[in-house]
Amino acid sequence: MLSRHENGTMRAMPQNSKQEASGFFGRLRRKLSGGKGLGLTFGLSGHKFDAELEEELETQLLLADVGLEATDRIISGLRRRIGSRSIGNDQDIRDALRESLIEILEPHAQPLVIPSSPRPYLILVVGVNGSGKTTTIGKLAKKLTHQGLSVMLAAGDTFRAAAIEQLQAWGERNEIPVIAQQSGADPAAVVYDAFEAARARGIDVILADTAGRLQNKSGLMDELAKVVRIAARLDPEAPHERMLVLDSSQGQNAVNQAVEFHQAIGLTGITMTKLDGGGKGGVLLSIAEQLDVPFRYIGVGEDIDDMGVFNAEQYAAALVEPE
Ligand SMILES: Nc1nc2c(ncn2[C@@H]2O[C@H](COP(=O)(O)OP(=O)(O)OP(=O)(O)O)[C@@H](O)[C@H]2O)c(=O)[nH]1
Ligand SMILES: [Mg+2]
Repeated sequence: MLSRHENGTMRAMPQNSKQEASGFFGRLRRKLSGGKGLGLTFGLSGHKFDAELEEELETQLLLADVGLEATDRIISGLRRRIGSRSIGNDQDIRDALRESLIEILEPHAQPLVIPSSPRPYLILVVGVNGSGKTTTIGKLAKKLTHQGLSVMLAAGDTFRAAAIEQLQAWGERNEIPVIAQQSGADPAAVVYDAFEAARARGIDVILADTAGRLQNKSGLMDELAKVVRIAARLDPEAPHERMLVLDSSQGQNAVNQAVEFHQAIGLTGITMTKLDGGGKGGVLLSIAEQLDVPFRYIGVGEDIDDMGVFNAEQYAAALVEPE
């Protein structure tokens, strides 16, 4: 698919990261659940923030995958901000809501920063089947090479037919090496090989793909733990980043995935994909309330540039004040 830069508008290409962020923000706003964000409807002018209104908002938040804990916290945040005064107009409540969301999301807005050592820096990418792991690796490889880092891919998905070719295609697009073994090989061995190869070649970052696995299949989760154990033989801190890729359209199931993967390998980052799809994006609030794991990137499409750094203010604004 062709890059969809700016739909024929006359805007110049972003010149710096700030402009780039605002460009991505525009796309996030347009795409997040089809431009509807959390899908909240208001029409509250002149109302008091009373029990009836609380209940209505609660229902809407729950339907948007926000989850019980985060919903409670948002409602009490609103109570604190609006109190007993009448709501002047919809904007009043949107502002208060946005602030309540930022309060929950902000502590998780910790971008992935590759430190100058150790080398190689190993990023292990995990998640359930089809969540967007391999695509995220392709997108991330571009971002990292543009930061001047040398990147290598490791084809740790030795299970699904065509997974190796898919990763090799991303390697070609990014003009970076891919370390692979035959289908059916031990993923821990692939990652070990890649680590040694990267070390020998002075490569900065390895992005290791893994096969999709359901979080309740203990044998497959043990396999991941083994990849981590083997990598730690080469560097006790490796894998330095353990990134879970979640598909936002999976709703509350994504929360359970985050909890289980965290338990299995100790996550250091979460990337949420397919925010342009069916999900309402509220699930990150639910995860934020339950896990102390940074949010790294958000994906809004299949294209190589359809991913941006997670930013709490932008995300909250896109949820509450969509197009
Ligand atoms: N709309 C949309 N599609 C996405 C996004 N990220 C990935 N996809 C698509 O989702 C599908 C699955 O993506 P993959 O990257 O292959 O997912 P995976 O987790 O590697 O899948 P397995 O290896 O089979 O477990 C592909 O068709 C991707 O193009 C996104 O942010 N938005
Ligand atoms: Mg894959």
